[in-house]
Parts: sequence; C-alpha cells; structure tokens
Amino acid sequence: MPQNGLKKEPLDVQKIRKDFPILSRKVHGQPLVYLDNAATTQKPLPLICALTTYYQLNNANVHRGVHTLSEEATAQMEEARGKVAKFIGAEDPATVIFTRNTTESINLVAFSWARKNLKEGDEILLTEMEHHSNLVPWQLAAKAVGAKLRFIPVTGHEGLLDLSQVSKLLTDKTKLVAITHMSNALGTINPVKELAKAAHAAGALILVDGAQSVPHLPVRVKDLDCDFLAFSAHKMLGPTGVGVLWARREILEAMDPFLGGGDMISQVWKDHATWNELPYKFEAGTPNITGAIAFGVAIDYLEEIGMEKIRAHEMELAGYALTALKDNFPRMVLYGPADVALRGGVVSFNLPGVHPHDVGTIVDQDGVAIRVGHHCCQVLMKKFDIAGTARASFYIYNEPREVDALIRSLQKVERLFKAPASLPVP
Ligand code: 7TS
Repeated sequence: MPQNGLKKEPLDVQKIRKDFPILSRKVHGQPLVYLDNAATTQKPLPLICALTTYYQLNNANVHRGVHTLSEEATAQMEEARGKVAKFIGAEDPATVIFTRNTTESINLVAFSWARKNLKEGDEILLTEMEHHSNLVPWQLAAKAVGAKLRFIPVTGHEGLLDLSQVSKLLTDKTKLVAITHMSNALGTINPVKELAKAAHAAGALILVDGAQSVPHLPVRVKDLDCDFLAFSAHKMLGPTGVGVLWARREILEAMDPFLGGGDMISQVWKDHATWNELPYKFEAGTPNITGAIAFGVAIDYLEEIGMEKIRAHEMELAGYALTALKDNFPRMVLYGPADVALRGGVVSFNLPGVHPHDVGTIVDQDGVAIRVGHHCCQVLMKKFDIAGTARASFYIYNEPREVDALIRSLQKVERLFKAPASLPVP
C-alpha cells in the first residue's frame, strides 16, 4: 500500500506499480503500457486479496441470516457503503445505493424518478458530449412520457460547453439537467457546480454522471450541490459489477422501486407489497457482496494516496502528453481543452488519413493499450464529422516514459501510412 505521505509530494509511482501485478506482463513480447483507464482501471493486490479472502473465509448472503457468517458479510458490506459515502462527502450512508454500474444507476433514475415526475412537454437538458449511458436512458424515458431532450452544444474540437446557450435552454419546462462531470471522449471537466446552481434556480434537478470524475478528482456531493451522482467501481481500482447511485434522501424516499424482489420489500401480500427502508428499497435480490466489500478496499487505497495528489499527477501526465503529441505530430488533431486545468487525464486525437482502429491495432503490437472508436459518444463524433478518435487515458500508475512509448509507436504508425498532408481526418 502507498504510504501516508505529505499530500504535496508527488505520487510514488514506482511503489504504486508494485501493487499492480498486471503491469509486469508483456503483450506481443513488449512490456504492457496500459493507457485505457477511462474504460476500466487495473486492480491492486489489496483488492485482489480482499476478493479471495472473502470467498475463503467470509462468504455468506447478507441481510438474511442470523448466523455469524451472514452477520459478518452484512457488516462488511455496510462498512463499504460507509466508505463510499465518506469518499463522496455524503453524510447519510443510506443514500448510497449499490447498483451494477453507472449505466444502471442512471437507468434507475430514468425509470423510478423520470417516469413518475415528468409529463408531456417537460424537458431534460443534456450536453452533446454525453456517453450513451447518460443519453439513451433519457431518450427512452422522454419517449415514454412525451418529454423532450435539449442539448447544451459543444464549442468545437477544444470540447468546451457553450455556456452562453444555457440561459436559453434552461427554462421552466426543464425538469432535469443530466450532465457528465468529465467527458470520457474529450477529457473536459464541466462546471457542474455552476450548472447545478442554474438548474436549481430554474426549478430543475441535476444528475451528475461521475463515471470519469469520481475516480480522478476530489468530488463532494455537497460541494457540487447535485441531486443525483452516478459512478462505477471498476473505473477506480474496484471490481466490475459494482456501481453507485447517490441521491438526496427526500428524492429517494419519494421514488418508487426500480426492480422488485427479495430484500427491497417490507411486507408482501398476494396483490401488493410495501417497501423496505433506504437503501434496500433500491437493492432487489442478492447484491454483489464481494464486489461492494472489495470496492471499499479500493477506496481505502485511493484515500491513502489522496485524491488531490491523484488529480495533480494526472494533470502533469496530460500536460506532458499534449505537449509531446503536438511537438512530434504537427498535423495531429487533438480534441479537448488545451488548458490542463480544464481537463482530466484523457487525451483524444486523430492522425490525418489514418483510421483510429488502425492506430489502435498497430500500437497494440508494441504493447500499448489505448481505446479507439466513438467511445460511446456518437452524438459528439457526428458533430465533429469523424468516425472516432484514438484515446490515451491515465491513472495513478502511469508514467511519462509510457507516454514516450506511445509517441514512439505512433511514429511507427505515421511511417507506415506516410499520410500526405492533404488526407482528411477520418
Ligand atoms: N459515463 C461515462 C462518462 C463513461 O465514461 C462511462 C464508461 C459510462 C458512463 C458507463 O460506465 P459503465 O461502468 O456503466 O459502463 N466509459 C467507457 C469508456 O470511455 N470506455 O469504455 C467505457
């Protein structure tokens, strides 16, 4: 585990890397350079140990038995819930609902809140940079109730929101603003706090898609003053299959359940049922107990390092990567803000005349893992009139030398394609 150090000191990346066994493996005979952290992060040894220890010594179902193992499992899972609550600055752990992922958390709101509270003619305000997970659930909900979707435009390749449009788009018809805190395709960090203020002034609620922000920045729900926050454990060292929906207690209490079944009920009759208290009202069936407990261990790991330090490390890497890409590839198209203060550790780019899939396949031969394609942001790709981008995304274990490895591999791509200056961006 990383040591408790002064928060101002840089990350001890070499020490951290020792906790991630996968970083020592080779891909196509080359040392792995893992730059696909926006898709999912790698897992540290304490988390891997927590998973095996649980199955070796503690395995039981939760909330059901009076036997010791069940009580232990329940206590461990509730302890993890408390860690999540503290991590996002939520005072009440019962407002932290475990789901499968960000996608399920947003769908939960789209089903249980939107379908009940929206009516024909109401509007949901999104942005053009939303991940499909924060778009398609609203398309379905809007269709079900006759509501409309509106979009805050993205300015251009620099990937900022055109905030001058907000006062026009946010009206008394707007019932919900649903916005990504950090774009997975551009890296842009959106001014969520200001948008929350504007949404509330217009009488709307605000949902924050924190899939890319909660793992990388200090995020406090009170500070953002949001109403809903959704994120996934697997993007912050945790296991797959665990997500979180946080919402204000009064909103959750007024919402109907999302899924019906065991654990979410209080009393059941032949023709109806009453609901369990929060958070269990929204956790039907056996939850991902091991996953939730291991997520608590991942949070311990991040807190031990410190989220401010993590943010500083990623700003440095993003700055290093942007400068290196610009210097080495003058014709490269870079997406997202130039100012690292406005962006996270996500760098999206295109080499003119080279399809991003070719870029991804060739750099993989050098052991460099990046994501290519539309990044589940087809609205944004259509706006830019491109098939997709190549994207490098960083986390706590990445180092400048890995950016150098990406650059060397991209130079190979350029040599292979010998792209003439006239070829268009794919
Ligand atoms: N919202 C954002 C902003 C995301 O980046 C993602 C996943 C999701 C929602 C959905 O998360 P899930 O855990 O429910 O799948 N983004 C990516 C990505 O950029 N590459 O792979 C998954």
